[in-house]
Amino acid sequence: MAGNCSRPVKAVIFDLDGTLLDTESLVRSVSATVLERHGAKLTPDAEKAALGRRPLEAWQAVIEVLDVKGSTAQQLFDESEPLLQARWPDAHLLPGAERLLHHLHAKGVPVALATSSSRASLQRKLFTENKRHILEQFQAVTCGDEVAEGKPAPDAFRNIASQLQLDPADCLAFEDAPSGVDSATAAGMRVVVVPSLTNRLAYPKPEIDAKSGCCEVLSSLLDFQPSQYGLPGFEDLICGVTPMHPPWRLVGTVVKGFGRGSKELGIPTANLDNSALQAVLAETVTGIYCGWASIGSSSETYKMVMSIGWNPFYKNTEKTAEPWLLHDFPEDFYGEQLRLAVCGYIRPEANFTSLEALIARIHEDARISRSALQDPLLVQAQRLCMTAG
Ligand code: ADP
Ligand code: RBF
Ligand code: MG
Repeated sequence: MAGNCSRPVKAVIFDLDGTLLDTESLVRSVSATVLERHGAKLTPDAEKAALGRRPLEAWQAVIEVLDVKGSTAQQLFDESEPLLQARWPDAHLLPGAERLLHHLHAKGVPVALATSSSRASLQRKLFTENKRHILEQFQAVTCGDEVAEGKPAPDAFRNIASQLQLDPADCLAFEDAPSGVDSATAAGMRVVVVPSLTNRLAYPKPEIDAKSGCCEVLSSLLDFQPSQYGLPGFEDLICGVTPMHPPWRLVGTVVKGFGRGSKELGIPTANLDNSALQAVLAETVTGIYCGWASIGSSSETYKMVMSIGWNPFYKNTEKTAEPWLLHDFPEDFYGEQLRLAVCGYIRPEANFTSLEALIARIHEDARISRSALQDPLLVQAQRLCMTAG
Protein backbone atom coordinates (compact mmCIF):
# COMPACT_ATOMS: atom_id res chain seq x y z
CA MET A 1 0.00 0.00 0.00
CA ALA A 2 1.23 3.48 -0.81
CA GLY A 3 1.54 5.52 2.31
CA ASN A 4 3.65 6.78 5.08
CA CYS A 5 2.33 4.88 8.09
CA SER A 6 5.66 3.53 9.28
CA ARG A 7 5.94 6.56 11.53
CA PRO A 8 2.40 7.65 12.41
CA VAL A 9 1.84 11.38 12.53
CA LYS A 10 1.20 12.75 16.04
CA ALA A 11 0.34 16.36 15.18
CA VAL A 12 -0.64 18.39 12.12
CA ILE A 13 0.65 21.89 11.52
CA PHE A 14 -0.99 24.23 9.06
CA ASP A 15 0.15 27.29 7.25
CA LEU A 16 -2.70 29.85 7.03
CA ASP A 17 -2.61 31.96 3.86
CA GLY A 18 -3.24 29.93 0.73
CA THR A 19 -3.43 26.69 2.72
CA LEU A 20 -6.48 27.18 4.98
CA LEU A 21 -7.53 30.65 3.84
CA ASP A 22 -8.10 31.85 0.29
CA THR A 23 -6.00 35.01 0.52
CA GLU A 24 -3.91 34.60 -2.62
CA SER A 25 -6.25 36.36 -5.03
CA LEU A 26 -6.58 39.32 -2.59
CA VAL A 27 -2.82 39.56 -2.16
CA ARG A 28 -2.28 39.24 -5.90
CA SER A 29 -4.67 42.07 -6.77
CA VAL A 30 -3.40 44.41 -4.03
CA SER A 31 0.26 43.74 -4.91
CA ALA A 32 -0.42 44.32 -8.59
CA THR A 33 -2.14 47.64 -7.79
CA VAL A 34 0.75 48.87 -5.61
CA LEU A 35 3.39 47.77 -8.12
CA GLU A 36 1.56 49.49 -10.95
CA ARG A 37 1.83 52.81 -9.07
CA HIS A 38 5.60 52.26 -9.10
CA GLY A 39 5.73 51.41 -12.78
CA ALA A 40 6.25 47.67 -12.25
CA LYS A 41 4.23 44.60 -13.12
CA LEU A 42 3.71 41.52 -10.95
CA THR A 43 5.11 38.39 -12.64
CA PRO A 44 4.81 34.68 -11.76
CA ASP A 45 8.51 34.67 -10.74
CA ALA A 46 7.97 37.58 -8.35
CA GLU A 47 4.89 35.90 -6.93
CA LYS A 48 6.75 32.66 -6.42
CA ALA A 49 9.58 34.45 -4.59
CA ALA A 50 7.19 36.35 -2.31
CA LEU A 51 4.62 33.67 -1.53
CA GLY A 52 4.61 32.40 2.04
CA ARG A 53 7.16 34.89 3.38
CA ARG A 54 6.65 37.55 6.04
CA PRO A 55 5.18 40.69 4.40
CA LEU A 56 8.31 42.87 4.52
CA GLU A 57 10.52 40.03 3.28
CA ALA A 58 7.98 39.25 0.59
CA TRP A 59 8.22 42.83 -0.70
CA GLN A 60 12.02 42.68 -0.56
CA ALA A 61 11.90 39.53 -2.72
CA VAL A 62 9.56 41.24 -5.21
CA ILE A 63 11.86 44.27 -5.45
CA GLU A 64 14.82 42.01 -6.19
CA VAL A 65 13.08 39.82 -8.76
CA LEU A 66 11.49 42.76 -10.60
CA ASP A 67 14.43 45.11 -10.07
CA VAL A 68 12.10 47.86 -8.78
CA LYS A 69 14.02 51.12 -8.49
CA GLY A 70 13.45 54.00 -6.09
CA SER A 71 11.21 52.33 -3.51
CA THR A 72 12.07 50.34 -0.40
CA ALA A 73 10.28 47.22 0.82
CA GLN A 74 9.08 49.28 3.79
CA GLN A 75 7.44 51.85 1.47
CA LEU A 76 5.65 49.19 -0.59
CA PHE A 77 4.59 47.44 2.62
CA ASP A 78 3.22 50.70 4.03
CA GLU A 79 1.18 51.23 0.87
CA SER A 80 -0.18 47.71 0.63
CA GLU A 81 -0.90 47.08 4.29
CA PRO A 82 -4.01 49.28 4.72
CA LEU A 83 -5.48 47.89 1.48
CA LEU A 84 -4.93 44.33 2.67
CA GLN A 85 -6.14 44.93 6.22
CA ALA A 86 -9.40 46.23 4.77
CA ARG A 87 -9.87 43.03 2.79
CA TRP A 88 -8.73 40.30 5.21
CA PRO A 89 -12.18 39.80 6.73
CA ASP A 90 -13.46 38.79 3.23
CA ALA A 91 -11.00 35.92 2.84
CA HIS A 92 -12.88 32.64 3.05
CA LEU A 93 -11.74 29.17 4.09
CA LEU A 94 -10.47 26.95 1.29
CA PRO A 95 -12.37 23.78 0.30
CA GLY A 96 -11.90 21.02 2.86
CA ALA A 97 -10.16 23.24 5.44
CA GLU A 98 -12.98 23.32 7.93
CA ARG A 99 -13.69 19.60 7.52
CA LEU A 100 -10.08 18.57 8.05
CA LEU A 101 -9.56 20.82 11.09
CA HIS A 102 -12.79 19.67 12.66
CA HIS A 103 -12.00 16.01 12.01
CA LEU A 104 -8.50 16.11 13.51
CA HIS A 105 -9.71 18.10 16.50
CA ALA A 106 -12.60 15.68 17.12
CA LYS A 107 -10.22 12.71 16.95
CA GLY A 108 -7.88 14.29 19.50
CA VAL A 109 -5.04 14.90 17.03
CA PRO A 110 -3.23 18.11 18.03
CA VAL A 111 -3.43 20.78 15.33
CA ALA A 112 -1.36 23.94 15.21
CA LEU A 113 -0.77 27.01 13.05
CA ALA A 114 2.57 28.24 11.72
CA THR A 115 1.89 31.45 9.81
CA SER A 116 4.08 34.24 8.40
CA SER A 117 1.27 36.71 9.17
CA SER A 118 1.69 39.06 12.08
CA ARG A 119 -0.46 38.42 15.14
CA ALA A 120 -2.53 41.53 14.32
CA SER A 121 -3.23 40.35 10.74
CA LEU A 122 -4.11 36.88 11.98
CA GLN A 123 -6.78 38.40 14.22
CA ARG A 124 -8.25 40.34 11.31
CA LYS A 125 -8.19 37.32 9.03
CA LEU A 126 -9.99 35.03 11.44
CA PHE A 127 -12.03 37.38 13.59
CA THR A 128 -15.28 37.25 11.68
CA GLU A 129 -18.47 35.50 12.67
CA ASN A 130 -17.96 32.49 10.39
CA LYS A 131 -14.21 31.99 11.07
CA ARG A 132 -13.83 32.86 14.75
CA HIS A 133 -14.11 29.23 15.92
CA ILE A 134 -11.11 28.20 13.80
CA LEU A 135 -8.56 29.76 16.16
CA GLU A 136 -9.94 27.74 19.08
CA GLN A 137 -8.94 24.49 17.38
CA PHE A 138 -5.21 25.21 17.45
CA GLN A 139 -3.18 23.93 20.37
CA ALA A 140 -0.28 26.14 19.37
CA VAL A 141 0.06 29.19 17.11
CA THR A 142 3.17 30.96 15.91
CA CYS A 143 3.07 34.20 13.91
CA GLY A 144 5.65 35.86 11.68
CA ASP A 145 6.41 38.55 14.24
CA GLU A 146 7.08 35.95 16.94
CA VAL A 147 10.05 34.15 15.37
CA ALA A 148 13.65 35.25 14.76
CA GLU A 149 13.73 34.24 11.09
CA GLY A 150 10.75 33.93 8.75
CA LYS A 151 10.03 31.15 6.23
CA PRO A 152 11.93 29.59 4.42
CA ALA A 153 13.97 29.38 7.66
CA PRO A 154 12.75 26.53 9.89
CA ASP A 155 11.95 28.70 12.96
CA ALA A 156 8.15 28.78 12.60
CA PHE A 157 7.71 25.00 12.34
CA ARG A 158 10.47 24.29 14.88
CA ASN A 159 8.83 26.63 17.34
CA ILE A 160 5.52 24.74 17.02
CA ALA A 161 7.18 21.34 17.51
CA SER A 162 8.78 22.55 20.72
CA GLN A 163 5.53 24.09 21.96
CA LEU A 164 3.86 20.72 21.37
CA GLN A 165 6.90 18.91 22.84
CA LEU A 166 7.14 16.72 19.75
CA ASP A 167 9.92 15.58 17.48
CA PRO A 168 9.45 17.38 14.11
CA ALA A 169 9.62 13.94 12.46
CA ASP A 170 6.30 13.15 14.17
CA CYS A 171 4.62 16.25 12.72
CA LEU A 172 2.92 16.67 9.35
CA ALA A 173 2.94 20.16 7.80
CA PHE A 174 0.47 21.52 5.24
CA GLU A 175 1.83 24.23 2.95
CA ASP A 176 0.88 26.02 -0.27
CA ALA A 177 4.09 28.04 -0.83
CA PRO A 178 7.56 26.94 -1.94
CA SER A 179 9.12 28.98 0.91
CA GLY A 180 6.82 27.26 3.40
CA VAL A 181 7.63 23.80 2.07
CA ASP A 182 11.34 24.65 2.49
CA SER A 183 10.71 25.89 6.02
CA ALA A 184 8.89 22.74 7.18
CA THR A 185 11.43 20.52 5.39
CA ALA A 186 14.33 22.34 7.08
CA ALA A 187 12.57 21.77 10.42
CA GLY A 188 12.55 18.02 9.63
CA MET A 189 8.83 17.59 8.96
CA ARG A 190 6.92 15.73 6.28
CA VAL A 191 4.92 18.12 4.11
CA VAL A 192 1.64 17.83 2.22
CA VAL A 193 1.54 20.49 -0.49
CA VAL A 194 -1.70 22.15 -1.63
CA PRO A 195 -0.23 24.54 -4.20
CA SER A 196 -1.21 28.17 -4.57
CA LEU A 197 0.88 28.41 -7.73
CA THR A 198 -0.34 26.68 -10.88
CA ASN A 199 3.23 25.86 -11.90
CA ARG A 200 3.94 22.43 -10.37
CA LEU A 201 7.64 22.87 -11.13
CA ALA A 202 7.76 25.53 -8.40
CA TYR A 203 7.46 22.70 -5.85
CA PRO A 204 9.70 19.75 -4.97
CA LYS A 205 8.84 16.37 -6.46
CA PRO A 206 6.65 14.43 -4.01
CA GLU A 207 7.77 11.13 -2.48
CA ILE A 208 5.04 9.47 -0.49
CA ASP A 209 7.52 7.54 1.69
CA ALA A 210 9.83 10.49 2.35
CA LYS A 211 11.00 10.81 5.97
CA SER A 212 10.95 14.61 5.59
CA GLY A 213 9.97 17.07 2.89
CA CYS A 214 7.25 16.89 0.25
CA CYS A 215 5.23 13.63 0.48
CA GLU A 216 2.40 14.52 -1.88
CA VAL A 217 0.84 17.36 -3.85
CA LEU A 218 -2.95 17.66 -3.57
CA SER A 219 -5.45 19.60 -5.68
CA SER A 220 -7.26 20.66 -2.48
CA LEU A 221 -7.60 19.69 1.17
CA LEU A 222 -10.70 17.68 0.17
CA ASP A 223 -8.31 15.14 -1.29
CA PHE A 224 -6.30 14.41 1.86
CA GLN A 225 -6.41 10.84 3.16
CA PRO A 226 -5.37 10.84 6.83
CA SER A 227 -4.94 7.05 6.97
CA GLN A 228 -1.93 7.34 4.65
CA TYR A 229 -0.13 8.94 7.57
CA GLY A 230 -1.47 6.71 10.34
CA LEU A 231 -4.13 9.28 11.28
CA PRO A 232 -7.82 8.40 11.86
CA GLY A 233 -9.76 8.27 8.58
CA PHE A 234 -12.79 10.38 7.69
CA GLU A 235 -16.18 8.85 8.47
CA ASP A 236 -18.38 11.27 6.55
CA LEU A 237 -18.20 9.73 3.06
CA ILE A 238 -21.48 9.07 1.22
CA CYS A 239 -21.12 6.28 -1.39
CA GLY A 240 -17.45 7.28 -1.62
CA VAL A 241 -18.31 10.98 -2.09
CA THR A 242 -17.03 13.66 0.30
CA PRO A 243 -19.90 15.95 1.31
CA MET A 244 -19.02 19.65 1.05
CA HIS A 245 -19.97 22.22 3.67
CA PRO A 246 -20.91 24.72 2.54
CA PRO A 247 -21.77 23.68 -1.03
CA TRP A 248 -20.58 26.06 -3.76
CA ARG A 249 -23.10 27.98 -5.80
CA LEU A 250 -21.75 28.50 -9.33
CA VAL A 251 -23.82 30.63 -11.68
CA GLY A 252 -22.83 31.41 -15.25
CA THR A 253 -23.65 31.23 -18.92
CA VAL A 254 -23.31 28.04 -20.94
CA VAL A 255 -20.54 28.66 -23.47
CA LYS A 256 -19.07 26.68 -26.39
CA GLY A 257 -16.54 24.16 -25.14
CA PHE A 258 -13.62 22.61 -26.97
CA GLY A 259 -15.87 20.97 -29.56
CA ARG A 260 -14.32 17.56 -29.02
CA GLY A 261 -17.58 15.82 -29.71
CA SER A 262 -18.26 14.92 -26.11
CA LYS A 263 -21.94 14.75 -26.98
CA GLU A 264 -21.23 12.08 -29.61
CA LEU A 265 -19.46 10.10 -26.88
CA GLY A 266 -22.64 10.31 -24.79
CA ILE A 267 -21.06 12.75 -22.35
CA PRO A 268 -22.22 16.26 -23.23
CA THR A 269 -20.75 18.83 -20.85
CA ALA A 270 -22.28 22.30 -20.55
CA ASN A 271 -19.16 24.43 -20.11
CA LEU A 272 -19.58 27.37 -17.75
CA ASP A 273 -18.09 30.76 -18.60
CA ASN A 274 -14.84 31.33 -16.78
CA SER A 275 -15.71 34.40 -14.73
CA ALA A 276 -18.31 32.36 -12.84
CA LEU A 277 -15.57 30.00 -11.76
CA GLN A 278 -12.99 32.61 -10.81
CA ALA A 279 -15.40 34.43 -8.54
CA VAL A 280 -15.95 31.38 -6.35
CA LEU A 281 -12.91 29.14 -6.59
CA ALA A 282 -9.21 29.59 -5.94
CA GLU A 283 -7.17 29.21 -9.13
CA THR A 284 -5.47 25.94 -8.17
CA VAL A 285 -8.54 24.07 -6.89
CA THR A 286 -9.53 21.31 -9.34
CA GLY A 287 -11.26 17.92 -9.23
CA ILE A 288 -14.36 15.91 -10.07
CA TYR A 289 -17.52 16.90 -8.19
CA CYS A 290 -21.24 16.16 -8.08
CA GLY A 291 -24.29 18.22 -7.28
CA TRP A 292 -27.37 19.80 -8.78
CA ALA A 293 -28.08 21.99 -11.78
CA SER A 294 -30.93 24.10 -13.08
CA ILE A 295 -31.27 26.08 -16.29
CA GLY A 296 -32.69 29.48 -17.28
CA SER A 297 -35.98 30.49 -15.72
CA SER A 298 -36.89 26.94 -14.70
CA SER A 299 -36.63 25.81 -11.09
CA GLU A 300 -36.44 22.15 -12.10
CA THR A 301 -33.21 20.55 -10.82
CA TYR A 302 -31.11 17.80 -12.35
CA LYS A 303 -28.32 15.69 -10.91
CA MET A 304 -24.94 16.55 -12.38
CA VAL A 305 -21.34 15.35 -12.32
CA MET A 306 -18.60 17.82 -13.19
CA SER A 307 -14.95 18.15 -13.97
CA ILE A 308 -13.11 21.34 -12.88
CA GLY A 309 -9.57 21.95 -14.05
CA TRP A 310 -7.24 21.61 -16.98
CA ASN A 311 -8.22 18.07 -18.11
CA PRO A 312 -4.79 16.39 -17.94
CA PHE A 313 -5.88 13.94 -20.67
CA TYR A 314 -6.23 16.84 -23.10
CA LYS A 315 -3.65 19.15 -21.48
CA ASN A 316 -5.96 22.18 -21.70
CA THR A 317 -4.37 25.57 -21.24
CA GLU A 318 -7.58 27.11 -19.90
CA LYS A 319 -9.29 26.04 -16.70
CA THR A 320 -12.88 24.91 -17.26
CA ALA A 321 -15.91 23.76 -15.30
CA GLU A 322 -17.75 21.11 -17.33
CA PRO A 323 -20.93 19.71 -15.84
CA TRP A 324 -22.63 16.71 -17.40
CA LEU A 325 -26.30 16.95 -16.48
CA LEU A 326 -27.62 13.43 -15.84
CA HIS A 327 -30.77 13.93 -17.90
CA ASP A 328 -31.75 13.68 -21.58
CA PHE A 329 -32.51 17.10 -23.06
CA PRO A 330 -34.32 17.44 -26.40
CA GLU A 331 -32.13 20.43 -27.39
CA ASP A 332 -28.88 22.21 -26.64
CA PHE A 333 -28.98 25.12 -24.20
CA TYR A 334 -25.99 27.27 -25.15
CA GLY A 335 -26.34 30.87 -23.90
CA GLU A 336 -28.72 29.94 -21.07
CA GLN A 337 -28.01 30.70 -17.44
CA LEU A 338 -26.79 27.58 -15.64
CA ARG A 339 -26.97 27.40 -11.85
CA LEU A 340 -24.99 24.74 -10.03
CA ALA A 341 -24.95 23.63 -6.42
CA VAL A 342 -21.75 21.65 -5.98
CA CYS A 343 -22.10 19.52 -2.85
CA GLY A 344 -19.85 16.46 -3.23
CA TYR A 345 -16.20 15.83 -4.05
CA ILE A 346 -15.42 12.59 -5.91
CA ARG A 347 -11.73 12.49 -6.90
CA PRO A 348 -8.82 14.47 -8.34
CA GLU A 349 -8.51 14.95 -12.10
CA ALA A 350 -6.48 12.12 -13.60
CA ASN A 351 -4.69 11.24 -16.78
CA PHE A 352 -5.62 8.10 -18.73
CA THR A 353 -3.81 5.90 -21.22
CA SER A 354 -6.79 5.77 -23.60
CA LEU A 355 -10.01 7.63 -24.41
CA GLU A 356 -11.93 4.44 -23.53
CA ALA A 357 -10.44 4.45 -20.03
CA LEU A 358 -11.39 8.14 -19.58
CA ILE A 359 -14.96 7.49 -20.74
CA ALA A 360 -15.30 4.43 -18.48
CA ARG A 361 -14.13 6.48 -15.51
CA ILE A 362 -16.57 9.32 -16.30
CA HIS A 363 -19.44 6.80 -16.40
CA GLU A 364 -18.28 5.44 -13.05
CA ASP A 365 -18.30 9.04 -11.69
CA ALA A 366 -21.89 9.43 -12.96
CA ARG A 367 -22.96 6.17 -11.28
CA ILE A 368 -21.40 7.27 -7.98
CA SER A 369 -23.08 10.69 -8.27
CA ARG A 370 -26.52 9.23 -8.96
CA SER A 371 -26.42 7.20 -5.77
CA ALA A 372 -24.70 9.73 -3.50
CA LEU A 373 -27.17 12.45 -4.52
CA GLN A 374 -30.02 10.35 -3.10
CA ASP A 375 -28.68 10.93 0.39
CA PRO A 376 -30.80 13.47 2.34
CA LEU A 377 -27.69 15.48 3.22
CA LEU A 378 -26.85 16.04 -0.44
CA VAL A 379 -30.50 16.45 -1.48
CA GLN A 380 -30.59 19.55 0.75
CA ALA A 381 -28.18 21.41 -1.56
CA GLN A 382 -30.77 21.34 -4.39
CA ARG A 383 -32.47 24.52 -3.17
CA LEU A 384 -29.25 26.49 -3.82
CA CYS A 385 -29.62 26.24 -7.57
CA MET A 386 -33.39 26.52 -7.90
CA THR A 387 -33.71 30.30 -7.96
CA ALA A 388 -32.53 32.42 -10.87
CA GLY A 389 -30.29 35.45 -10.51
P1 ADP B 1 -18.95 21.68 -26.13
O1 ADP B 1 -17.59 21.26 -26.55
O2 ADP B 1 -19.43 22.93 -26.80
O3 ADP B 1 -19.09 21.78 -24.63
P2 ADP B 1 -20.43 19.18 -25.97
O4 ADP B 1 -20.33 18.11 -26.97
O5 ADP B 1 -19.80 18.95 -24.63
O6 ADP B 1 -19.90 20.50 -26.64
O7 ADP B 1 -21.97 19.51 -25.76
C1 ADP B 1 -22.35 20.37 -24.74
C2 ADP B 1 -23.70 21.01 -24.98
O8 ADP B 1 -24.72 20.04 -25.12
C3 ADP B 1 -24.11 21.85 -23.80
O9 ADP B 1 -23.58 23.15 -23.87
C4 ADP B 1 -25.61 21.81 -23.85
O10 ADP B 1 -26.09 22.89 -24.63
C5 ADP B 1 -25.95 20.50 -24.57
N1 ADP B 1 -26.43 19.42 -23.70
C6 ADP B 1 -27.44 18.56 -24.05
N2 ADP B 1 -27.66 17.66 -23.09
C7 ADP B 1 -26.80 17.93 -22.09
C8 ADP B 1 -26.55 17.32 -20.82
N3 ADP B 1 -27.25 16.26 -20.40
N4 ADP B 1 -25.57 17.85 -20.04
C9 ADP B 1 -24.85 18.90 -20.48
N5 ADP B 1 -25.02 19.50 -21.65
C10 ADP B 1 -25.99 19.04 -22.47
N1 RBF C 1 -10.63 14.94 -18.10
C1 RBF C 1 -9.42 14.53 -17.71
O1 RBF C 1 -8.42 14.82 -18.37
N2 RBF C 1 -9.24 13.78 -16.58
C2 RBF C 1 -10.29 13.42 -15.80
O2 RBF C 1 -10.07 12.76 -14.77
C3 RBF C 1 -11.59 13.82 -16.20
N3 RBF C 1 -12.67 13.47 -15.47
C4 RBF C 1 -13.92 13.89 -15.86
C5 RBF C 1 -15.04 13.54 -15.11
C6 RBF C 1 -16.31 13.95 -15.47
C7 RBF C 1 -17.46 13.56 -14.62
C8 RBF C 1 -16.48 14.73 -16.63
C9 RBF C 1 -17.85 15.16 -17.07
C10 RBF C 1 -15.38 15.07 -17.41
C11 RBF C 1 -14.09 14.68 -17.03
N4 RBF C 1 -12.98 15.02 -17.76
C12 RBF C 1 -11.72 14.61 -17.37
C13 RBF C 1 -13.11 15.98 -18.87
C14 RBF C 1 -13.21 15.31 -20.21
O3 RBF C 1 -11.91 15.08 -20.68
C15 RBF C 1 -13.94 16.29 -21.11
O4 RBF C 1 -15.24 16.53 -20.63
C16 RBF C 1 -13.99 15.81 -22.50
O5 RBF C 1 -14.44 16.86 -23.31
C17 RBF C 1 -14.85 14.57 -22.65
O6 RBF C 1 -14.69 14.06 -23.92
MG1 MG D 1 -18.59 20.57 -23.12
